[in-house]
Formats: sequence, C-alpha cells, structure tokens
Amino acid sequence: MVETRTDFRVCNLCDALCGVAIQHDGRRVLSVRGDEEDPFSRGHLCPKGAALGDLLEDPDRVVAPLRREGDRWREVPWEEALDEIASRVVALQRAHGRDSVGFYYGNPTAHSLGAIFFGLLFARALGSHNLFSSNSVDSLPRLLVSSLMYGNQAVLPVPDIDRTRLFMVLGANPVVSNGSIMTAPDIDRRLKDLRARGGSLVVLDPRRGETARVADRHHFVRPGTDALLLAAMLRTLFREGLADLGRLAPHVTGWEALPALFEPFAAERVAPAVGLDAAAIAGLAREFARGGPAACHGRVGTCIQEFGALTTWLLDLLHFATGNMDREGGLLFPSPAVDLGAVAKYSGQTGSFGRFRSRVSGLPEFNSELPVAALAEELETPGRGQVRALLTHAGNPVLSLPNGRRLERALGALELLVCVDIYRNETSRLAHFILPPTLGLERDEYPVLFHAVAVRNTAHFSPALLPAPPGVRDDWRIFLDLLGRLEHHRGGLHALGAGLGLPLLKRLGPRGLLDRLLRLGPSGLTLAKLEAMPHGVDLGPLVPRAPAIFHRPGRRADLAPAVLVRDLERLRARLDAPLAEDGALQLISRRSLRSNNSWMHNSHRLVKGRERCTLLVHPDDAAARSLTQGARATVASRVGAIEVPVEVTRDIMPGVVCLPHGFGHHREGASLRVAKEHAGASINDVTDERRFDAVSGASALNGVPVTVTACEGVGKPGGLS
Ligand SMILES: Nc1nc2c(c(=O)[nH]1)N[C@H]1C(S)=C(S)[C@@H](COP(=O)(O)OP(=O)(O)OC[C@H]3O[C@@H](n4cnc5c(=O)[nH]c(N)nc54)[C@H](O)[C@@H]3O)O[C@H]1N2
Ligand SMILES: Nc1nc2c(c(=O)[nH]1)N[C@H]1C(S)=C(S)[C@@H](COP(=O)(O)OP(=O)(O)OC[C@H]3O[C@@H](n4cnc5c(=O)[nH]c(N)nc54)[C@H](O)[C@@H]3O)O[C@H]1N2
Ligand code: SF4
Ligand SMILES: [Mo]
Repeated sequence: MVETRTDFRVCNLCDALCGVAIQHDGRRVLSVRGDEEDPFSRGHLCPKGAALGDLLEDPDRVVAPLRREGDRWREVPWEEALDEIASRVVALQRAHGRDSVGFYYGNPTAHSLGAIFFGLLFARALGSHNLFSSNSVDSLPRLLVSSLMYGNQAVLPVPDIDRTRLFMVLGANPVVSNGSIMTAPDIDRRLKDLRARGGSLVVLDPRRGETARVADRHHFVRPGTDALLLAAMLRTLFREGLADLGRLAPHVTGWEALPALFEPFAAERVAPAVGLDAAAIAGLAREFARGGPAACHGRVGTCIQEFGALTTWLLDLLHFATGNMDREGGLLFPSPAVDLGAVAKYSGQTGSFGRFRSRVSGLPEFNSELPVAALAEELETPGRGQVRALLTHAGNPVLSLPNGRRLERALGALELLVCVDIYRNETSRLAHFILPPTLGLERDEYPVLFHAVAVRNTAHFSPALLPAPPGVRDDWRIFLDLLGRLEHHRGGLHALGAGLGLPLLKRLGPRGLLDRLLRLGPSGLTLAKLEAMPHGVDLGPLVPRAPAIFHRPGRRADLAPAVLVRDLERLRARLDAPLAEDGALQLISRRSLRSNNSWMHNSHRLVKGRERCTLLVHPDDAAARSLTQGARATVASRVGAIEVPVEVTRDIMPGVVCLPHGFGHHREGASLRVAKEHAGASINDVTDERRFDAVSGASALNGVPVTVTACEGVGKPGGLS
C-alpha cells in the first residue's frame, strides 16, 4: 500500500492566498481541499485550486529544455541551452547595443518568490531599456498613482472589506477574481457578512456580472467613463460642503486646488456619457460621504482603459474627500510581515516615471519598464535599439497583449526568442529555446506581493512539497544560471557578478532572502517561526498607518500631482466627443472562475461543459444585427476580426459587448492538446495596441470600438485573419 499524507500549503494560482490541504503520496497530488484551519481563507477553494495537481501531471508540460530546429523540437542539456543563449545575447548586445535584447515577464512571475527576487535582478542586469511586463495590461495606473501621490508604488490602499458599511465596486469582479490589489479569499462569505451587519454592496459595471448579481444595487456605466463619474461625484461633494479631509488634513498637499478642478464636471453634464442619470450620480456621492465607513474598489476595469491613471487618482481622492482614506472600514494600507514599501525604497524601486521613453512612439518608462503597447513596434522597427532578441518569463503575450496577431508575427521574426515557461503555448511555440521551471508546489513559496495588498495581515510560508521532474529547474536558479553565463561571456570589464554579489545570492536563495526580510519587518517573524505554522499566522486586522506610510517630503500625500491635473483637460474634451462611432459597439473583457488568464485551459476538469468563449450581446443590439442565440458573429476592429458564438443577454449594457480573454488556442505549433479542443478565439486579436492611457501608457483593452455582424455559414475555429 502506498502511504499518503496531508500537508498544508497556499495556492499560488491567483492573488487570493487560499490555504489548501493537499493529500499526496510523496510524488503525486491525490486530492486538494480548502484548509479550514487557515485563518485567512477559512476553507475556501475555487475550481482552479482543485486543479493544482493537474498542472503538475499535465502530459503536455515541458520537462526538459527544448530547442527548436525548424518545426522540430529537440531536448537539449541545460548547459548547452544556457551557454548558447548567453553567447548570442552577448554577441547581439556587443554588435547592436544593450537595448537590442528585451525582456518580458508575465503574471505568474508575481506568484513566485524566486522569480520576483531574481527575475527583476536579471532584468536590471541585462542593461536594456526594453523591459516589459504584464503590469502595463494590469495595474500600471495603480502603481503609478501610488508613486505620484504617496511617493512609493508599493504603498497601496486596500478596501477594509470586513468592516466597511458601504462597499462600492467599480470595474472589478471579485466574486470571480477573488480580489486583486485586494487579496480577499472567500469573498462570498465576506460579502454575505457585509450585508448581515447592515452594510450594502453597490456595483457599477457595464456588465451585470457575478459580483453585481449578489449586490444590493447594480448600475450600468459606459466603459471608459469612470473618471467622468468620479469627477462629478467629487464636484458634488465640494459643492455641497460634504468634502472633509478629517484627520489627514495636516498630512496632504494640493487640497485647496481641487474644488476648481472639478467644476466642468457637473453630474448633468457627464450623465449622458456615463449612462447613469445625474440624480443617481449625486446620490452616490452623498451616500459615500454620509453612509460610511465606505470603500470603493476599482481594478482591471478602471485600470486598463483610456483614463486608467486619472480614474485611479480620482478613486483615491474620493476616499480622502470623504474621510475614508486610511480609515477602518474605508481604505487602509496593510502592514505585511515583509515591509514591501521599505524593500521598494531600499532597492530603488519606488517607481520612477518618464526618465526615458520608448524609441518609436515615445511612451514613458515606469519603474524602468516600458508599456507593452510599444512592444510590437520595438521588435519591428529597424534602427539602433531595435529588439532583436527577447526573453520571456511566465507570460503569453500572443494571447494576453493587444493586437496578438501583430505580436506573433514580430515574435516569429526575432533572431532569438527564449521562453521560460511550463508549456509550449501560443507564444513559446515561436521560441528558439524553452526553459522549463518548477511549479508552485515544487518550490519554496511565500506570496510576498499579495500579503502586501491583503484585507487582513497574515503570513504563510509554503515549503516545496513534491519533487520536480528531473529536467526542470527553479526559476530563480534559471535566472542566476543565465546571469552567470552572461558574466562569463561578457568577461573582463563587463563582469556582473561582483557588483551583484552573485555567489552570496546563490547561497541565500529565496529562502535566505525571505528570512532576512522577515527579520527586518514589523512582525518579529522569522522563516523558522513561519515553518512551524503550517496553516499560516494571523497578524490581525489592518490599522491606520498614515502619515508614516507616505514616502514624501514632510510625509504628506500629494493630492494634486501635476501630470494628473493636466490630464483633466483630456477628460473634459471627452465630454464634447460623440458617445460612440457610428454603429460601433464597445468591447470589454471578462474572467471566469474556471480559467486563469491564458494558461489553465489544458485542465480537462476546468474546460469541460458548455462553451465559455462567447460574445455577450444585449437583445437590442442583437436584434439590430440579426444576431440570434448561439449563432456565430464576426467581431471586427481596426486591427483584425474574429468569429465567436453569440450569447444574447440583458446582463450586458446596450452598446457594449463582452468576451473572455485568454482563449485562441487554435494556433499551430502549441502543444496544449486539451486547450486546443476548447480553442475559442482571442479577444486580443481585436484589441488595439494604439489605444492606451495617455498618462501611464497602460493598454486600453476595455472599451475597444468594434463592429459586430452575423456570420454566414459555419466559421473555422478562432475565426478570421
Ligand atoms: N483583453 C484582455 N487582455 C488581458 C486582460 C484582460 O482583462 N483583457 N488581462 C490582463 C492581465 S490583468 C494580465 S495579468 C495578463 C496576463 O498576461 P501574461 O502574464 O502574459 O499571460 P498569462 O496567461 O498569465 O501567462 C502565463 C504564462 O506563464 C506560464 N506559467 C505558469 N506558471 C508558471 C511558473 O511558475 N513559471 C513560469 N516561468 N511560467 C509559468 C503559463 O504556462 C503561461 O504561459 O493578461 C492581460 N490581458
Ligand atoms: N478566476 C480567475 N481569477 C482571476 C484571474 C482569472 O483569469 N480568472 N486573473 C487574475 C488577474 S491576473 C487579475 S489582474 C485579477 C483581476 O481582477 P478583477 O479586476 O476583479 O477582475 P475582472 O474580471 O477583470 O473585472 C473587471 C470588471 O471591470 C468591468 N469593466 C470593463 N471595462 C470597464 C470600465 O470601463 N469601467 C468599469 N467600471 N468597469 C469595467 C468588467 O465588466 C469586469 O466586471 O483577477 C485575478 N483572478
Ligand atoms: S481563489 Fe485563487 S488562491 Fe484560492 S484556490 Fe482559487 S486559484 Fe487558488
Ligand atoms: Mo492581472
């Protein structure tokens, strides 16, 4: 008989930090349950967590370094792959300059302690301006606004969902996402508790999604108009004498300038654009000021749109102006066991902005990275600084970034593409080398970023549980090994190792670094103490931290950063623009409980059942286009067209259509056999890289103007090109 046992870890697939009880036999996962003794997640588990074992055993997983020769893939020894990659990188940088080699890291990087520490180190050591990440299709506006207002991108306010009375959700869907920049496992229970204590949940979203369905009220708002809505709410507060900084008054600058700034945005004036009547807008403002404590949570819907930075700023201002910033039940700044704000400060990563710009379109750098809106053109446009080689880590740009088809052409033409990935997916199939890393349960993990944005202070360490396949390496090792090779090939004057202290870092590894950071943090924890607490430890509710948390002169938050104040003029001009182009609909995205961006569609248990890659269309828009339930439609934009089945529903606002992202698995050369059977079409084959937030450069993936027409006959999967 095989001996089995149960161990406790944290699921690292999304931001929610669910504790999991894993039954295993020392080699394989036998079952996954939610860990009832986890003080934070209290037994919660979503369908993806239950599929953790599927990832480890996926027969399509890459388990040895692969080298592509034409259409064929050959397993090669690590030393051969690393050596050749490093020598080609060094040769390219010698011949064409440091910028000729780029780096892109994707979302799971943030879920790997080793990749956070060592991937960023690697990126810096490349010495290239061409660093990109999924941040610029995600939280870039949020990080930028924190650096502008609080002097540090790592100072992030989080809704105190467990004590608020009014929880407003604007452009997020936590019931599905389980919270983001609001780590909140078991969100359903938290929302039930909110209502049980007499509080209310109000959702403002162009779609009546899963969170809206459990809300007290849901209002449709037109995509990309949140800044108008918030500006009108702020004007109401100032005009009606409801704006009051309270305790924070001595700790801010720029307050006096604010009332005049919002004068052009009367509720009556913005109402037609927002799609919400003026009385409702003013009512929301009053409710927020009087019905508190109140917290408004904006996320992907408010970030990846044309006014991402402006909207994020106005959201924070709404809390300052109603006394809900840094207040119990409002927004609070977590006190994580690893003090991320301090780490950012001492490692020089508080968030630089605009120190340099992208070569072709002049998009601004943030924290040494350029927005992905500039990626394709930086790969394609000849001249000094053109990216000739790209390394990706835990990303799938072909499916995740705007205008995926252009990107796939550009990636396919690179002199060198290296992907550190567990799969030969839609992006890595184009690579010259795939370097396979371990997965979460095979390496030591501590969710350093997500503890820092959690609705409660907790700490939970997950030591490696199961042995990894012999041919894979921990991601941090891959980065350090590559750095070592680069150093070897650069030689002499260009030696990196001494400056970076490579030998010391190698000895410490992520565990050693974590232990040191815990010891420097406020909780008195050490790695050894954490290891003795397999269910994690509760460090208590969030507490007010201002002004000590502000990393600015005099510890004062800047309520009126010049670059954001200037952008109000662009918002004002939006008021005079037509609501929509003739006949165009606005395309937005959605997530599903059973998928994780582009990469969990190869688990049978997650993809089985009805087709999920459908276009949501309001009955009026469907009728006007002769679209019927289940029929196929063509969705076309400036950049391309796809074909998808139609789902007619009143859950979407008239004038808006909605698709999930992360599909489009029909592409030749990827090895994901299950995903291929549920290929769907990629929304990012129609999103437009030229649409971005003018301030931050973050892509505007939401609100894309598209035309939708009925297809004739049966289309091929994934649609047109
Ligand atoms: N239209 C539209 N597009 C979107 C969004 C949207 O809402 N709408 N959302 C955006 C957002 S928020 C994000 S974060 C991005 C995500 O964009 P990306 O991060 O580029 O894409 P993912 O789908 O998360 O790809 C993750 C890749 O990492 C691999 N992987 C998984 N675990 C590991 C690991 O431990 N190590 C390594 N090395 N690789 C691993 C997977 O196989 C997969 O290939 O997509 C964005 N794109
Ligand atoms: N199950 C699951 N969970 C996930 C992920 C996943 O893929 N699947 N991905 C993870 C990642 S990487 C992230 S970043 C988080 C994202 O977490 P969330 O932001 O909570 O999730 P989304 O589903 O993207 O929610 C965005 C909402 O904004 C709405 N929206 C779109 N455009 C606009 C607009 O212009 N204005 C307003 N007000 N609303 C708009 C959409 O209808 C949608 O309801 O989720 C994480 N969790
Ligand atoms: S909600 Fe996120 S952390 Fe929790 S089980 Fe699901 S994927 Fe894992
Ligand atoms: Mo994300």
